Amino acid sequence: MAEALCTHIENDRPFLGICLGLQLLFDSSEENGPVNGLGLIPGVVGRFNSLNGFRVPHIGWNALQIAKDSEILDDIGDRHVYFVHSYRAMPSNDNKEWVSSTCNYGDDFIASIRRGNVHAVQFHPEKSGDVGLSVLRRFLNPKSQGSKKPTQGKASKLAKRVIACLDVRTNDKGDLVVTKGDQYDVREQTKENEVRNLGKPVELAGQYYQDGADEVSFLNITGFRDFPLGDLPMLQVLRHTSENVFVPLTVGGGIRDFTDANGRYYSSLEVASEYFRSGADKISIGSDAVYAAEEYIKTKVKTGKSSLEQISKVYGNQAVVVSIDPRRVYVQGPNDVQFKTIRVPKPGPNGEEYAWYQCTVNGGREGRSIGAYELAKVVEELGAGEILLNCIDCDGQGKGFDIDLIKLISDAVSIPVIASSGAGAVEHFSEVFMKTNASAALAAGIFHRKEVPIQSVKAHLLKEGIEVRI
Ligand code: 1PR
Repeated sequence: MAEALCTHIENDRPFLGICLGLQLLFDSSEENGPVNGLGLIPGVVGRFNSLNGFRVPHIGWNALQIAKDSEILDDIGDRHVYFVHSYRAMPSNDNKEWVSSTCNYGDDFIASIRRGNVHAVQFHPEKSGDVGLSVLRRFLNPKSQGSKKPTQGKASKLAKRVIACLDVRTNDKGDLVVTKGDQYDVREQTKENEVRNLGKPVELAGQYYQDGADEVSFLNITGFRDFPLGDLPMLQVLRHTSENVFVPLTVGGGIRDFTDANGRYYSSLEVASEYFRSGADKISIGSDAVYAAEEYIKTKVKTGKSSLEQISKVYGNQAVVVSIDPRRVYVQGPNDVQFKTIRVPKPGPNGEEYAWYQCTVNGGREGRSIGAYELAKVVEELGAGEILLNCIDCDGQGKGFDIDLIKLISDAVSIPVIASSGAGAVEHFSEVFMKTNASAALAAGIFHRKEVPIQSVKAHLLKEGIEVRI
């Protein structure tokens, strides 16, 4: 399409490029390259530099500095928009006539360009909530939009994210429900022992979007058991949710290679592709990432065949989250295990002063011989773009995040870490952002049970001086 696109753009026909749609207008890109771009805008698209302490990929809600009137950005003002990328184009004298806004993440990079009817944005308007939808509306109906609206918000840098998580599974009646466990046990403590049912996935996701969630995650918690492509309701959930929810959607559970009863082989890439086509922005891999990391530690060879490597190669590592399900194991001293230990603030049941975090698979059912620290470092190397860090001990307890664990992991890797498990009050969110380098905090139970609304979490974080999207 290169020639057709160039002609279209040179004739000043309406054009809106999004993310790679902006990058391809430049001379070339270093991503999987160098590769040539369309060469309409001078400049090379290069990788963010993670050496100066900024986590790459740049994932989340960030602010724009408007450089010139671009019309489609008129409603944004100082509100956040959603970015997810590892490569960016830089402003220069040669391209300044194109640049309509920049964003700062370590350096100033190009957030949008505009010349006549030709627009392109590095951020994702389709994932930037109502302000993003206004960008699309202004592009589609340039004449019918009113003058600039007063702006609200005080965006200045990458905001900390608040994520709502929906653990989803089929209940005993065969309906797909949102459930929530205590330390991963999702069955009611009753005679019937039924799966706890906290609502319908599409409805709840829509509600959390309206309430201000910065992202919504679906974890198909029995995906390790059932084949996800056989689990069509999950794909339907994604399709219906993405019709009304304009923030990023992550989906996980059961992403692995699979051979069905008829002997048909499905690669994990096919499974992930189906999720992406149904509306997911990121996929999350749990058990299969543990097996891949164990193999890599044993052989020191990157085969390129693991689900993690395959999916991140095709879709980019910003699209691949690794979900870790660790459990705290107490030991007397750091030399008792070959894994990274921490000194615990409160001694263990037998007076132990140290602990390591053992990774598990199959929804916490099986402990493996690898620690969360070791796993996090290896999956970063294998292509993970983000880590969703759960903690079985804290899950559903409402006593706060496991700060020791989150600090350990967020200091060990240079990709973003999502803190998960244990949120019970707004103060737990400010604590995790103040004491660790987590980029986002995720909660489930307190939102499902309507104990703490998402807006209260954000109001509290703002009061504590922590930047969030409002
Ligand atoms: O191994 O690739 O099939 O992925 C399975 C996925 O399902 C993993 O991401 C795993 O974390 C998740 N999962 C499996 N079993 C359970 C379970 O609960 N029985 N859910 C489960 C884990 C963890 C959280 C939870 C937080 C916050 N849920 O993400 O939402 O702990 O809860 P809280 O705020 O109520 O404390 P694979």
